Amino acid sequence: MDKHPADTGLDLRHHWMPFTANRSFKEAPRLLVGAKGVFYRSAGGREIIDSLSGLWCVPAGHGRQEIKQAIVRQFDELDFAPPFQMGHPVAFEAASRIASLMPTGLNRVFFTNSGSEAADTALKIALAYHRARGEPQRTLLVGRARGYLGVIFGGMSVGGMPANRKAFAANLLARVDHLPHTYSREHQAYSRGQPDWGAHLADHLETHIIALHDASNIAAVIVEPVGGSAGVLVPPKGYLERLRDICTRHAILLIFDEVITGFGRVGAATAAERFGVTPDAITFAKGVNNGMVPMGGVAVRQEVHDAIVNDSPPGIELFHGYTYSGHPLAAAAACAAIDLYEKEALFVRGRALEGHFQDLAHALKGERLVQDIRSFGLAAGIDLEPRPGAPGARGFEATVRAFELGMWLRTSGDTLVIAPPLVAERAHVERMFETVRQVLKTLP
Ligand code: PXG
Repeated sequence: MDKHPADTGLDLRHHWMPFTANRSFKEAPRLLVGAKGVFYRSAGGREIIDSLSGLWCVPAGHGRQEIKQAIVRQFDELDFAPPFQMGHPVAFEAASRIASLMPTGLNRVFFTNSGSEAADTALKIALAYHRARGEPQRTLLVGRARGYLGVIFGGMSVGGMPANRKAFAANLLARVDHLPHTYSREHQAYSRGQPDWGAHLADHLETHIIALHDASNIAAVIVEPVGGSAGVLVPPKGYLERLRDICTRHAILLIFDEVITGFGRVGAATAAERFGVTPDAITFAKGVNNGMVPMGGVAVRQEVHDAIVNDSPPGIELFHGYTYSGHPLAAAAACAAIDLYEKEALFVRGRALEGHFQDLAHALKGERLVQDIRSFGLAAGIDLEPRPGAPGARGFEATVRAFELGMWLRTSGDTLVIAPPLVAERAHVERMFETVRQVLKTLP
């Protein structure tokens, strides 16, 4: 194992780590100190294969010199510029490049610094849109159980991750309702790609939520097209189409949270493109600039933008934004990352790897502790049987064991999640699943 950082003089006390069991981490830290391609290097000098593209955000792999050079050039030219009532070229350039990858019509881009801010921004845009159209009573926001839309009050409230909401329940947004999630082990176990069962779950929007609240009070529905954090929840065939249809008929905005699915994870620039379903807005972050500088945003249908911007009285049209919206370094990194995605045809490359990747994932069926396997694009979720009385414990131990065996393995509860960089070779993904196999053999 790696040396304890205390032996290297590193003081671990002051950094309060996010979504981390701080005490156990600090007793036995897992430190990464370097990265190149699809590998990290641990503090002990070991090679650690990156089976989650960092945190779903490094599709082009680590240490890409083209992106570094763009960031350095931008730093030398213009390191920071105020984004309010002032502009700088690279933010406009990045917005155009991103718009060119979005479904036709989603061509107005608002920048944030994270996926959480993107979700909250999209929700605020939905409210502003209906107000601008003369329907200010449309304020209900509809999310979905098990949805992860970030951790700010809006996305947390509309999201459906019980653990993330529990401690803050008293102050969640009030005007919120939730669709049921789309996962049923009974009907979908070991589905490869989209399950056949479950399209009817979209009808809940009409039969329950609209029936209860009336469509005239509903602003937006926001869902991840493929649930990421909840453990790769793939939409049933026809489900997204039905959601689109119901929203259209009732003038409800449909927002896809593509923070995970955007920029190649599902073999296209967006899940909207892959599924052939176009929402009214798409949130993005992570892969937009290969995770190199914090950046997120929302791409909206031009008509939504125009209703807010063109129909406002003179002056600021939307009282919203961030000091670092469209930060020059983040925007330069986005342009360079998109150049790479195009030059190396990475979305196509990822798609070409899907078959082999999913074969390897589903070959784990029958291994000890495995209860279900789901896959879509270059993402797979493997459910382990929870240890009685200790849900999540086995998942966490799998992360620890995988690190010992030279792999960064993310788990969500007792679900193992694999989402390799799009630049991974067949041999890399084979090594990832072989490590999972080893982990499964030795997990208590
Ligand atoms: N929406 C979705 C769909 C996400 O997956 C966010 C919003 C929030 O993004 P920021 O940049 O604010 O973190 C996310 C984040 C995991 C995992 O293990 C996934 C995320 C974050 C942490 C862990 O799958 N996604």
